[in-house]
Amino acid sequence: MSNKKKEQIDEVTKSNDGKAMTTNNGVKVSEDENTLTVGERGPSLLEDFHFREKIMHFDHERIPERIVHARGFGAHGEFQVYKDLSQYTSADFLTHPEKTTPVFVRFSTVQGSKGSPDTVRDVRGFATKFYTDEGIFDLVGNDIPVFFIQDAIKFPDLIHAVKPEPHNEMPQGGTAHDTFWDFFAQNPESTHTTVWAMSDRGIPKNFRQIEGFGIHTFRLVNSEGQSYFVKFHWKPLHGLESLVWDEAQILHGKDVDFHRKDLYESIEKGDYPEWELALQVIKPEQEFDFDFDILDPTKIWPEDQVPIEVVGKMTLNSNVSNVFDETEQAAFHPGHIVPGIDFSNDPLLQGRLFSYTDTQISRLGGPNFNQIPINRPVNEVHNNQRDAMHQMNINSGQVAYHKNALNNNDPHPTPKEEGGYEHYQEKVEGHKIRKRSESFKDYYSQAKLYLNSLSQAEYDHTVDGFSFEIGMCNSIMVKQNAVNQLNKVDRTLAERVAKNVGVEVPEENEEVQSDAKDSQLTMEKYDIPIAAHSVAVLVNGNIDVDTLKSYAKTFAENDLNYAFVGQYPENLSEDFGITETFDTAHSTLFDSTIVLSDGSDIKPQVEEFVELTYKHNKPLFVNKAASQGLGNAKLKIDAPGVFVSDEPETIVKAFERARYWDRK
Ligand code: HDD
Repeated sequence: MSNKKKEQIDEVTKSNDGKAMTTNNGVKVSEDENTLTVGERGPSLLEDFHFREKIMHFDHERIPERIVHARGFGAHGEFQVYKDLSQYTSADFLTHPEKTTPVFVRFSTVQGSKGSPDTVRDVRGFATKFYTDEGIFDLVGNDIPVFFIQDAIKFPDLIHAVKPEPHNEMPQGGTAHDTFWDFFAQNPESTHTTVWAMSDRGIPKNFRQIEGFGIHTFRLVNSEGQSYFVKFHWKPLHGLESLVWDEAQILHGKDVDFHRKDLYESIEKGDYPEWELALQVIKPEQEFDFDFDILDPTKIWPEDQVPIEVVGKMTLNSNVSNVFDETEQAAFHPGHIVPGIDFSNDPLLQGRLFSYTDTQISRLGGPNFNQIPINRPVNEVHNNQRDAMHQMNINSGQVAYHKNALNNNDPHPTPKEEGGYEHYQEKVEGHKIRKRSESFKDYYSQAKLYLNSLSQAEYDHTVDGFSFEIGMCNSIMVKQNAVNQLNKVDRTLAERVAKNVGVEVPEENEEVQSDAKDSQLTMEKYDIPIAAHSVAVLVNGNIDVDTLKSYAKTFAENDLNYAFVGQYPENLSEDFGITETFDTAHSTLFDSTIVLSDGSDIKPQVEEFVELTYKHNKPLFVNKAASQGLGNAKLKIDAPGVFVSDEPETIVKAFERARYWDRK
C-alpha cells in the first residue's frame, strides 16, 4: 500500500551507489586521502577547499540532544481507523476507515543521555506523528498513563531533580539518587506516577510490548461543534511484558541497544509491531461526575467507570534510512493538532504547548524546522511566514502579507465548514490567580488503587523497585521522607521498604483505606503471543543434526525466534538457524532456554546460562540427559516452568507462560 510520507521522503533520499564524490558545490573530487601540501613533507595549504569543507562540516555534525527523552529510536508505519468516528470528531483520519495515514513513531527513555542504556528503569516516551491529509497530529505520550506533576511550571524542577546531579553528573539513566527521591518526598503529586515507575512498568522488555498513553485529557469535536473529553491509549498487539530488574541491569552491559535492536530487527524480519488505538470518552455533561478531576494528569480514568473503545490500528513496517536525518530531527509537539481535535484546560498540557516549539529552535537551529523532511506534512503548506535560518523553500511572488489585493488575498483563510481549524468555543470566566485546584489534591487514592490491582508478584517487584532506588540515596533524611510518603499510600509497602533501606516505619498508619481494584492495571491481563518469544538452544556435547533440525522445525511452526548456541558451525547449515557461541549469546538476551545434552559433562557456560534463566523466572526446557547433568546447578528441576522432555513438540507447552513468577 502506498505511504504518502515515505514517497515524500524518498524524493529527498540520496544514494551514493555508483556516484562520483563531489564537494558540496558539486565539483568532482580527485583525491580524498591527503591534504594539499607544498611538497611531500611540506606545510598544508589553506587553499585546499575540499579539506576545509570536509573538516568544517565534520566540526558541526552534532546538535544538542533533547533536554529530556534524548535516547530514542523511531520507525515509520501507518494507521487505519476501524470505523467512522464522526459521532465524536470531524478529524479526517478518524472518520475514513478506507484511508491509511502515514505515521512516524519515536520511543525513548526520559532521563539518560543519548548514549545511555536502553533497559534502565524509567518512563518510556511513545510519540506518534500522524501525517494526515489535514496536517500533522502529534500524540506525544508515554508508556505510563499518568505524569509526575500537575502543572507545567514544575517541569524544570522535576527534570532538574531527575537528571544526573549537577555537581558530579551522576547517575546516568536512572532515578536512583537523592535529588529524585527528595523531589518525590517534597512533591506528593508525584506519588502515583512514581509507584507506576517503580513497578514492572518501569522496565519494559522492549518497545513492541509497551502500552502508550496520551495522558492528558484532550477534546474531540464533531462537525456540529459538539465536544467530548477524550483520553488516547495504544494497546500493544504483541502483548505487554517487562524485564526482571537484575536482568535489566545485566543488559546495560551485555547490550546497551537491547530495545532499539529488538524494534529494528522485528521490522526487518517483517514481524511488524502493532498497536490498537483506543479511546476513553466523557461527555461534557459528565465532567464533574467522578471522584477525580478529569483535567488532572496524575489521574487515570478507571476503565470500569469510563470504558475503552478500540477504534483503529497502527503498524510499524519500515525502518528509517538514516537515524539522524529522520529520528533525531523529528520534532514532536502536543500542540500539533488537526480539525476535530482540541485541547483541554489541563495545566500540564497547556504549558507543554509552549515548550515543544521553543526547544526545537535551539535543538534544530531556527524556526524552519518544520521544513526538515521528517517534519513536513504530506499536504501543502502556504502562509506568509518568511525567511529565517535554513529556509528550504523558494517563496515566489511580491506579496507576503494578509490581507492583500495584489495577490487576490492569497494565501487565503478557509472557513471551518471547508476544513479551516477553529478552536472549540469554550465559555470561560474567572479571576487571574496562581492556585492549584482543590480538586487536584488527592495524591494517594489512585496510587493505592494501582497497588491493590497488582498481582502478588508485581507487588513484590514494586517493593524491590522502591527498595533499590531509595536504598541508593546517600541521605538518611531523604530515605526516611520517601518512606513517610509511601506510608500515606500503603502500610505494607512502607514497612517492607523501610526494612530494606534501614529507616524507621512511621508510627502512625496513614494509608488509604480502600480495597478498590481495577482489573485493567495489572500487566498480567495480556496474553503473550508465543511468536513474540525467543529461545536459546544450548548444545552440550555432540547432538546430531537431525535432532537439532527437528527442534528447528517446531520453532518454525510456532514462529519462535531461536539461536543454537555452542555448536558452531561445523555440521549446521545456516539455512535452518542462526548459530551463536557462548561468547556472543547470554541468557538475558533470550526469553527462554533449552538445553540439549548428549550426556557428557555439562559445560560451565551452560550451567551459568541455565541458572540465570532460572533466576529470571523464564521457561527452561532440558532434555533428559541434560536434566541428569544439571544436578549441581542452582535450580530445582521440579520447580514451576522447568520442563524435562526429549520431545521437541512439548516446548509449546513450556512457552505458554512468559515468566514463572511462582518459582521462588
Ligand atoms: Fe515532554 C520531549 C512526553 C510533559 C517538555 N516529551 C518529550 C518526548 C516525549 C514527551 C515522548 C520526546 C518526543 C520525541 O521523541 O522527540 N512530556 C511527555 C509527556 C508529558 C510531558 C507524556 C506529560 C504528560 N514535556 C512535558 C512538560 C514539558 C515538556 C510539562 C515542559 C513544560 N518534552 C518537553 C521538551 C521536549 C520533550 C523539553 C524535549 C525534546 C523535545 O521536547 O522535542 O520540550
